[in-house]
This record gives sequence, C-alpha cells and structure tokens, in this order.
Amino acid sequence: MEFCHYKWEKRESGEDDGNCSTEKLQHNPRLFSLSQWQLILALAIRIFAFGFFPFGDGYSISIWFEGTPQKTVVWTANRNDPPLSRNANIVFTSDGRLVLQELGNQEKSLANATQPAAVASLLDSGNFVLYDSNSTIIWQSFDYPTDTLLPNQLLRVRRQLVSSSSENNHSTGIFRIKMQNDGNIVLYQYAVGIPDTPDYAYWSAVTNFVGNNATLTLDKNGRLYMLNSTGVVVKNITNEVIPSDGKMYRATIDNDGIFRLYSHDLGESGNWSIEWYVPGDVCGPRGICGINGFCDIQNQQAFCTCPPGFVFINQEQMNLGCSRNFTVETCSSKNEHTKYAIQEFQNAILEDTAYALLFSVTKEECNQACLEDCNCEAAFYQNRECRKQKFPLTFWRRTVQGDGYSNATFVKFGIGIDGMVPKDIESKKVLRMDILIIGVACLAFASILLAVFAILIFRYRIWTYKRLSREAATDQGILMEDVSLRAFTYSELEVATNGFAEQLGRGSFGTVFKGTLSNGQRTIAVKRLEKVVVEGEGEEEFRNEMRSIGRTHHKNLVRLLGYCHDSSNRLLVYEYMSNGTLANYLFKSQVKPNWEVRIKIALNIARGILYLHEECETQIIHCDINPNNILMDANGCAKISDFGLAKLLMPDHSKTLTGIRGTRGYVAPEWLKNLPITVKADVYSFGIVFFVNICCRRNIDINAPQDEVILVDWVYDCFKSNQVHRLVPEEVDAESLERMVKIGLWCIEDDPAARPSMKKVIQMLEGTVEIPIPPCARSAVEN
Ligand SMILES: *[C@@H]1O[C@H](CO)[C@@H](O)[C@H](O)[C@H]1NC(C)=O
Ligand SMILES: *[C@@H]1O[C@H](CO)[C@@H](O)[C@H](O)[C@H]1NC(C)=O
Ligand SMILES: *[C@@H]1O[C@H](CO)[C@@H](O)[C@H](O)[C@H]1NC(C)=O
Ligand SMILES: *[C@@H]1O[C@H](CO)[C@@H](O)[C@H](O)[C@H]1NC(C)=O
Ligand SMILES: *[C@@H]1O[C@H](CO)[C@@H](O)[C@H](O)[C@H]1NC(C)=O
Ligand SMILES: *[C@@H]1O[C@H](CO)[C@@H](O)[C@H](O)[C@H]1NC(C)=O
Ligand SMILES: *[C@@H]1O[C@H](CO)[C@@H](O)[C@H](O)[C@H]1NC(C)=O
Ligand SMILES: *[C@@H]1O[C@H](CO)[C@@H](O)[C@H](O)[C@H]1NC(C)=O
Ligand SMILES: CC(=O)N[C@H]1CO[C@H](CO)[C@@H](O)[C@@H]1O
Repeated sequence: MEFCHYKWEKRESGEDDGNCSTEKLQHNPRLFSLSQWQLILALAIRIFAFGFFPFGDGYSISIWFEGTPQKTVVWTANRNDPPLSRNANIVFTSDGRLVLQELGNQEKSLANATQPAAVASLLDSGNFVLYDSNSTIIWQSFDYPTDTLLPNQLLRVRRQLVSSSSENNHSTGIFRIKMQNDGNIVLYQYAVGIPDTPDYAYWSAVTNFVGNNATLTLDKNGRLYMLNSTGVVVKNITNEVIPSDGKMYRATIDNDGIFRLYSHDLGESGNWSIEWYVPGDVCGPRGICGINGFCDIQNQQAFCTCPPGFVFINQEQMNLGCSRNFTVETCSSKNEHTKYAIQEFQNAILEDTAYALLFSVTKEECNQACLEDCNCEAAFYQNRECRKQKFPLTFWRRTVQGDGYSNATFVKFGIGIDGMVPKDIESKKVLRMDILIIGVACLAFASILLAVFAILIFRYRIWTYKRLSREAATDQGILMEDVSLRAFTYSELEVATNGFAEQLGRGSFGTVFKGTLSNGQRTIAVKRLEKVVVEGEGEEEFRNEMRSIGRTHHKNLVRLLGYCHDSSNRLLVYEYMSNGTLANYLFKSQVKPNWEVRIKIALNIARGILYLHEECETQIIHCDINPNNILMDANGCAKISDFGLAKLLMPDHSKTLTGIRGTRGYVAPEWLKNLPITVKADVYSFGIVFFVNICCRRNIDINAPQDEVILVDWVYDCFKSNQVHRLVPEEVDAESLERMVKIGLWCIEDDPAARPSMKKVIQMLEGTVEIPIPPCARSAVEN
C-alpha cells in the first residue's frame, strides 16, 4: 500500500482563500491529492473550514464555520494545548498518520486511528474524517466532540460535550453535558474528579430509563432528539420545528454553562440566533460563581459578586469564587471589640448545609439569632425557618421570581471588626510602636522590667487560659442547644395533636399521630414511642440521642423537629409527610407509580441510607428499613423515617441480641445467626425494599401463585430462568430491568461482606459502574 506524504501550512491572517486553485475547491476535497494548503474547506457549500485558527498569540487546529461572519469554532484538536507557533505544520505522514509537527517539539498525534489512513477529508457536515484504503471511515472528529454538536453528529452513550473556558479560548471549561447510559441527558459541573452524581448536576432531560445505548442527535432541521440502540426516535428534546433549508444549526454548551441550540441563516450576515436553551435560569449552572460567590442576574446575564469582607480569588476567573480578605477570629477567642454587620440578600437561595435550624421564626428573629451566635456566619430564611450556615457557601444565587423560592430571603452576616472596618493594618502599626517602645525601655531598665514582665505574663496566661476554656464551653453549649431540637412538654403535644385524636399509623416503635404547631401553621407527625425500655436510660441519654438524630439533615430523611421526655412519656415530633408511606403508595394508590418513578424512589432511599452510613457525624445503622417507614412527600420524594431509634432500644449494635429486631421479612440473615450487625444489615433490608418497590408488590403475597408467594424467591427463580420481565407489571426496557434485578440480588447476598456498600449501590443504580453477575449464594432464609 502506498501513502503519500503531504503537508500544508497554517493560514496566514488576511490571506485570501481565493488563492487556492479551482482544483482544490472541489466538493469534499481529499487531502492526499493536495499540498501546501492554508486550510481545507468544505467548499461546495462553503460552510466549514479545517486548519489553523487564531488562538492567543498563535494558532489552534480547529474546524469552524467559515460561512458565517463570526467564524464560530466547533471543534479543536488537543484543545488544552497551548497556542501553536507560526512554524507548526500538520503532516499526513507516508505511513498514514495525521500528526502535528512543531519546531523543537515532539510530534503529536491529531487523530488516534487504529489503522493507517489513506485519505483525509473535511465533509460538508463539518466532520473531519480519515478513510482507509477501502474508503471505510477509521477516525472522525464527530466521534470526539468538544463543546458543539452539529447536525447529524451523534453524542453516543457515555460521551459528553465540555464547555470552553471562554469565547476565544477553547480549552476545557467548567460545565459539561453528558449522554448517560441510563438514557438521561444531564448538565453537570465539570472538573477533574467531579463524579456523575446529582450533587453536581444542574439540569436533566429526565429521560432516564428511556433505554440503554441511547444517543443524542441534532438533525438538519435543528431538532434535538434521542435515538435508542436500534435507531428509533424515543424522545424529542426540542419541539417540532418547521423544516427550513436555509438554516444552519449547532448545539453548544456555552462557557456560561447554558446548553443552547443556535441557528444562522445561510448567506446572511447576521448573528446566530438562540432557538432553545437549558437551564432557563442564568444562575442555574452550578459553580458559575464558585464557593462563597453570589450569582446575581443583571441584564439577563449571570453576574458574580462577593459578600462583604470577601474578595475574588482571581478577578479574571470569577468561577474560582471568593475568599476572606482578613483573618477571622474563632468563636473561642472572641473579644469584645468584634462587631458584626448584616447584609440581606433578597430572593437568594443556596445549597443548604445548615448546622442548626430554628422553626417558626420571623425574618427579624432569624437575623438576630445569627447575630448572637458566634458560630453563625450566614443564615438562610425560608418558609418561617431559619437555617444557620457556615462558610463556605455553595451554589448561592438569586432566584428567578415566581419559581416558588422567590419568597426565600437569604440573610448574610458579614463579619468584621469594629463595624466592618478591617483593623489589620492599624493594629500592625500599633504593634510596631509597641516593639519600639519596649526596645527603648529594655535598654534603660532591662533587668527590672524583665522580672516584672515575667511575673505579669505568667499570671495573665493563666487567667486567659481559664477564661478561654470557660468561653469555649459556653459556646459549645450554645451550639448544642441550637442543633438540638425543640423540647416539648407532654401537654403541648397533647394540644397539638388534639388529644392524640388522628392516628396516622403504627410503626415498630410506636404510634404516629397528626398534629399542628404554631396555631395550625405547620403540620407535624408525633410519634409516641412505646417500646423504649432500656433500663436506667436517663433523660440525658435520651436527649443526646435526639440531638444526634436532630443533626441529620438530608433531603431523603424525614426531619426530626423536636421531642418530649416527660416522666414516662417519650414522643418524637417529625415533619409531616403528606403522601403517606411507600407501602400505601405502592399497594393502595389508585394509579400505581410507573417504572421511572419507582427507580427514582429507589435512588431516594439509597441516598438516605448512604447519608446515615457514611455522611453524617456519627454512623447510624437504621436496623428497620421497610416500606412502612419510608414516607412520601408532596413532591413524590421518598424519605426515610425512624432512623436512630434502634439505638434507643439496643445501645450496642455490635453485641448480639436475644430478640429479633426489625420487620419480618426484611431482616438480614445475620440477625438470625446472632452475628454482629453492621451497615450491611441495612443493605440487605434495602435489597428487599428495592424488590418490593420495583416489582410493585408485597414481599409476601399470599394471594399469588404458590411459587410466587415469597418475592425474593420468585425474583431469584425468574433471574435464573431468564424471565425477569414477569416481575414487573408493565413493559420495561429488558436490559434496565435485568440490571436492576442484579443490583437487588447483590444487596441480599447471604454473606454481609459480599453485599455492596450503599455508595456502590448508588453507583450501580446510576449506571456509572458495571454490575457483575451476582453469585446468587442466597440460601432460602425464611423469616
Ligand atoms: C486558555 O484557558 C486556560 C484555562 O482557563 C488557560 O490555562 C490558558 O492559559 C488559556 N490560554 C490562552 C492562550 O489564553
Ligand atoms: C491520542 O492518544 C494519545 C496517547 O494515548 C493521547 O495523549 C492523545 O490525547 C490522543 N489524541 C487524540 C486526538 O485523541
Ligand atoms: C480492504 O478490503 C479487502 C477486501 O474486502 C480486505 O482484504 C482488506 O483487508 C481491506 N483493507 C483494509 C485496510 O481494511
Ligand atoms: C450497548 O453497547 C454495548 C457496548 O457499547 C453493547 O455490548 C451492548 O450490547 C449494547 N446494548 C444494546 C441494548 O444495544
Ligand atoms: C417526535 O417529534 C416528531 C415530530 O414532531 C413526531 O413525529 C414523533 O412522534 C415524536 N416522537 C416522540 C417519541 O415523541
Ligand atoms: C451581533 O451581536 C453582537 C453582540 O451581541 C452585536 O454587537 C452586533 O451588533 C450583532 N451584529 C448584528 C449584525 O446583528
Ligand atoms: C477587604 O475588602 C473590602 C472590600 O470588599 C475592602 O474595603 C477592605 O479594605 C479589604 N480589607 C483588606 C484588609 O484588604
Ligand atoms: C400526593 O397526594 C395527593 C393527594 O392524595 C395527590 O393528589 C398527589 O398527586 C400526590 N403526589 C405525588 C407526587 O404522588
Ligand atoms: C420573608 C418574605 O419575603 N416574605 C414574603 C413572602 O411573600 C408574601 C406575599 O408575597 C409577602 O407578604 C412576605 O413578606
């Protein structure tokens, strides 16, 4: 096989493309028949160009729209490389490689084709392709998108577009849009090490479980849609468009994190016009103003500012966020001269990481509470709740009016000394004067002063030491009180529940009643504990336990608002979950939740358990996860309740127990075998709840045919006989279903060590890791 060795040089600025001979201007010009080019143009329609594009003080190798006045770049090779010098060349070597040669630098590959290429060509679609000698495509730029998707380009599963760092610099920026293998299209913050988890996502097309190997594509009419693995349109992302021949389209994730669909009239000299974009809120892209930075909206654009006392870490790169421009005194070294000022940011929300919550307070009270608490650095006020925060603040932004959050007011407490006037410089001056005076004094009265100082300093130290430790203890006390919850009296709760009139349900730990607080403004659920029988369990221990539960804040956990410990009565006050238990939701509701909803619920539950196991201050093993203590809120979000209660009955998890805890059918085999209980016991219970949830039927259904009575046995049989489709009431994607069944089977492995951690379970549910075939070592444990 013979290959030609051609090269072409970078395009000189201002040089007229018309210099190329007509022979070069053929449709889809083939690189191997040309030499000494400036750039390759897909000239039949004169839309795209490939070659050296001005970048910084040099060039980048790019593909751009030649047919528009803006010369918009759509692809860049080795996008994170520094600008190329004038003497760089693109060389198509005689052995069929496309490389970059630059004086003094190592040769660099531009296309990683596995075989030698015979022909390179820029197609009219803007795709730069390499063919082998049989005219088969062996490499194409469309497979390695940067920030732009062009018509007929496919964004395949697990591929993503990553934004550019600025309009004129196409190195990777801080946002990305990913085609996930669960079929979802998600916008995430981008940086090395940031995983595909909802914590970093800021928009999704909510197309999960459309199926596997789905592909996002843009068609020539500017319509974005998804194809399944067989090439059938399964989901339209943008609405129907009126076909138009005279328009060019591109979909770009811009450097401001917004994914936009643009159009441009062919032959027109105007700008690109925006056809569609997500998210709708310019402050929506997560991380746009970095940590502590506030994203404001000005002229419909995101505008970053720093709170008082903070400055941009880098004025040129506001997404790095803000840092303090003076040192803060810690709570324990509080001195009387420190003053605090407050700045209110209206209609602002942030990622809530409150360390303390106050309920039923006014804005003024919230403001005052933060001012008086030396631990409080900011507070977030919404729905009569005051959430005290510490720096750093994340995802802090102005809300768009009318999105339901607009009533939220963020109250920021700038911290300063003597009313926000930083004294650093002044106090340094004073210090220097002191040194000078002491120096002179020392010369005069050296020995006497030294002796006196020694005694004084020694005494002062002891005194300050004592004072500091006392203060630290008080501060600790304040903090504990804040975090701990409201302590109710029995009669208060009797009134709130109207004499325990309306029973909501009975759980393993007691009966739950509905009630209201603050003159009917807040609905609550009061749980009367009935089985707390640990001998000698004093009020203090009970309160400590309540505090530790009260410190848990997670969107998939039911929040504890307060408690009551009056003589023999122990009651817990929880937020009210209007849509009842998961059990009722699955088995009793008129319209059964669909597959997607059920998967979402499984993820909610898994995230709540993960928080208990790994993310809260002290690890909490739930011990009784079942569909009756998973509750649904008004938005269809599942939340776990009753966590932390097992400890009240059974203070030492590592000891073996005489009675079986937990709910029949949901307990892990180690409970029966008197083995130590670990977090993996919860993973087992989760596995059972998971099957109940995805199969939408009871764990034990006596009305079912005999071999289907016990759900997990039936699941196991169906999995072995390749009939998992029988498990779900509706038609679902077979591969997704099989994956789900495998996840559940891993969770209910007999051997606790073989069960995955909740973190792993979530990764499997999100489809970010492969799921091996479970060993199915489950012996028939009949509880
Ligand atoms: C392009 O942006 C990257 C990342 O922000 C930066 O490191 C690089 O210096 C920039 N290059 C030029 C030529 O401005
Ligand atoms: C080609 O592969 C090399 C080494 O694996 C890598 O450094 C380079 O970024 C790749 N280039 C492209 C264009 O994918
Ligand atoms: C081209 O096709 C022929 C016949 O189909 C085959 O033998 C040969 O290996 C192919 N060459 C390449 C580079 O794929
Ligand atoms: C999805 O793609 C993988 C490899 O990329 C392949 O093994 C699998 O069979 C595909 N699944 C479907 C349903 O096409
Ligand atoms: C997508 O939109 C096209 C054109 O409006 C329509 O024909 C098709 O049925 C839609 N497909 C889906 C899956 O909604
Ligand atoms: C294109 O947009 C830029 C900035 O948005 C503006 O300055 C310019 O006037 C526009 N050009 C045309 C032809 O509309
Ligand atoms: C800190 O920043 C503020 C403006 O935000 C400025 O007025 C003040 O002088 C700065 N203080 C120091 C010590 O740099
Ligand atoms: C919650 O319950 C109400 C009333 O029963 C119902 O109308 C609503 O659809 C439910 N919401 C969800 C998300 O299930
Ligand atoms: C705290 C706050 O801003 N509350 C406002 C919520 O919205 C109502 C009605 O728009 C206002 O009256 C409140 O002042």
